[in-house]
Amino acid sequence: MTRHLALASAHSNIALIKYWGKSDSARNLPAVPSLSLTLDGLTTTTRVQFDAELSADRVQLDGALVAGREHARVVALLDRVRALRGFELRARVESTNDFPTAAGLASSASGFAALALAASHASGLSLSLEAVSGLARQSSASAARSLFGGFASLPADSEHAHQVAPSTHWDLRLLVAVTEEGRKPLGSTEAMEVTKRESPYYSAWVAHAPELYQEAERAIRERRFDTLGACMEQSTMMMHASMWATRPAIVFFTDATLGVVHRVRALRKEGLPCYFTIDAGPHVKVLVEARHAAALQRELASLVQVKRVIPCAPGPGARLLTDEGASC
Ligand code: 2P0
Repeated sequence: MTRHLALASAHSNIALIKYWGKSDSARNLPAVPSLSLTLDGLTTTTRVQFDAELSADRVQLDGALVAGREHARVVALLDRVRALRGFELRARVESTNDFPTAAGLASSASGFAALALAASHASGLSLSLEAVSGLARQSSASAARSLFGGFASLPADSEHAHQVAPSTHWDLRLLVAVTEEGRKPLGSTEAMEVTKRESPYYSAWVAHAPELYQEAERAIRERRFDTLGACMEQSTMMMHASMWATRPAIVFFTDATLGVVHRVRALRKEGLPCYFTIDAGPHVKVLVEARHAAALQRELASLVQVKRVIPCAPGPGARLLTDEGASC
């Protein structure tokens, strides 16, 4: 008898070239191409068991039952798996993050990547990684990229992500400078919809994003750090500029965010090659080659604006685990 059980883990990813805005909101298709680095830290582990005894899906996150919108997003993914598999079994989902969910760090990327892999496997489906990425993408577009290790791309209008280069391709580090603890005021999904609807700069963002993406992808393949860093900073600032032009402006930056940005630019002038990126929150993620990571960590940790620094290396894609936690 099949146990309809699977355990999977996935890591968070940080977009070096940003996704912001959908070409099709109902299908959750991205309007712009994005390019990310999957990290070795910030991990979600998710266990899914379909069970004939259950009358409803039961979802636990870090030991607490979830309800409302969070529950509905998990059920929507499970419904897609059930439709593909052709059964009606309800599931027990237990998910844990090895980082605080409320800290404003990306948890939907690792969360939906791990859920899509565990749920599809538990159902008995044997899907390609691309198909699992497509399942994750429908829940959260950034999650599509976390199925793949190293550098991953989600092209505009694409159903799924793919790998651009493995984690061993380039010995980079991304240092996450946490500037404050606590949940962010506005979620990404809503913020990008408002930007699309209201910002006069949104069309310029969508028009210029592909060019920047192409330049960054080439820089990754050729390991040209300064070019990648410059593309990454421009993508960040173009994305935020599009938000700043809504009425009222959507501003994720705080004084601390800007303080770290200025310091990163100054460090570069002083001879430490490093570049920043900022997502839909106040933290600053700083890209550096591994040989300069220790020096950068010291600099960031010494800033009054920085509460703590989480150093991350390129990491693997999502994977299935045995019940004991070993890869299988
Ligand atoms: C990214 N972000 O590329 C961009 C940069 C935040 C800033 O993808 O609506 O949770 O679920 O598809 O993936 C965060 O948005 O949005 C995000 P949905 P998602 O990483």
